[in-house]
Amino acid sequence: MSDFLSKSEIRARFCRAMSDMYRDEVPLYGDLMELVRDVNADVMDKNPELKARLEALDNLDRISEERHGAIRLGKPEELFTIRRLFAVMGMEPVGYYDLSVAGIPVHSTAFRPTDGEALKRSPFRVFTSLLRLELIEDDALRQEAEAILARRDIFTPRARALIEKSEADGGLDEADAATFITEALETFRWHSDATVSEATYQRLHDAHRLIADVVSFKGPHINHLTPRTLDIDAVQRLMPERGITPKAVIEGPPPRQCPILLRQTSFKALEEQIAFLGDAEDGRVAGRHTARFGEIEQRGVALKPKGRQLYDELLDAARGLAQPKADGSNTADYMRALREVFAPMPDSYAELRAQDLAYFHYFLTDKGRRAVGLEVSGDIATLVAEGYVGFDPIVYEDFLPVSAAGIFQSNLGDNAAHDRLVKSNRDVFESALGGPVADEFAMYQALEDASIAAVLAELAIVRA
Ligand code: OOG
Ligand code: NI
Repeated sequence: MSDFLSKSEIRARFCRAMSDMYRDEVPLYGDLMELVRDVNADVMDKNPELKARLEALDNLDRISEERHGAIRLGKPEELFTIRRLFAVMGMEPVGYYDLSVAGIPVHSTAFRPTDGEALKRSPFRVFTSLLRLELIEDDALRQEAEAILARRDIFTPRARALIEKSEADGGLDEADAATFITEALETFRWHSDATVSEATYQRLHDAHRLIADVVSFKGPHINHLTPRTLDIDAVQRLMPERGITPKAVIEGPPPRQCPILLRQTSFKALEEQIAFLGDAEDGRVAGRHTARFGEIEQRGVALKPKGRQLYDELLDAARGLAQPKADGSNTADYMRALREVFAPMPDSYAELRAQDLAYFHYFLTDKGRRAVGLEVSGDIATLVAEGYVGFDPIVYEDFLPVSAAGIFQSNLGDNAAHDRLVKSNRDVFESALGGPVADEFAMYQALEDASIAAVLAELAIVRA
């Protein structure tokens, strides 16, 4: 007899509230959303078959809604509590991303809905990074950063209370959910007043721009939101026409007939007015900070470990031929290298499946359904070959560390390339989080296995 709002409904409403807030804060993001909507509409006009398929799988009204956002946290307790906050909305930590390889002093997870129904209702997820303060070499500066972070509480008292209530009762009713959304939103809001002086900001900034971004403010402002596009190459091409400056290259695999994993691009972070703490009481000193941007994504089939290994190898090889430069001067070379090097990755779902490179959802075909009472047997490969069973790609719902590093870097300034850092430590991350992150491969495998079991069970019933 609970009258709880579903966690997915809370997530959908929260995502909409966050989108409204962000468009208010960053009008250029609203322009990007408009471009994405136009391109998506155009793609569907030109491709009625795709439109029909999307209609069956997704809610077309929401096709251009945000798929993800990102925040950067400063201390372990923040990660612990954000996990509980996201759990109120049905978002669980999935995957561990070590960005140290790209010289970025964070490690990360993605909080996201995990089951198919929830993803369909609202796919919203948040790429969440924890700053690795131990990488600040200067002891005094590190201690100062820790002390600054120790003083802040990024959650409102009402948000904390409602997290506890949801945990105790198993959910929130309509009124509590509405309050929760308003209060939770405060954590993600932009504050143009820095909590530090200009001198401190500068020292943090010199250690790493990201450290200044995390430590100098009252909270972990949402730093971008990301709608889904049906044609990322078109949006990348059209951004300048709308006065939006895109990053130099689209991250991820090259354009393909059968999209795999995830392709992403963003516009460069904006320079914004902020105010530092001044010497005089209440005194403020004008300054500037770049942090916030907009991103778009296009997703394809999730790859199995074998396919992912091939992807990682090919990407490495392409980047060995042409390391994309932030100023865009070798974009054409990089895209050519990417296209050529990726030739060994099969570009049909049938071949990806035959080589066991990707995850698929299996279903009975019309022929399979008509097999009532017939002796139909064999493993799933045979049933597919004989036309009893069909398959659809399982969409990749996670992130890619090299791509994420590219998104970070393009928004930390064009000269932000750093050497690789001391490897991060998953145990440290999970102990701050208060539990393990889910293994994305195991999750996709479970989805595939469940669909195979369902197909075999259906056939068994047919046979019985
Ligand atoms: C996160 C960058 C990574 C993505 O989509 O891969 C990311 C950040 O800049 O905080 O959002
Ligand atoms: Ni992103």
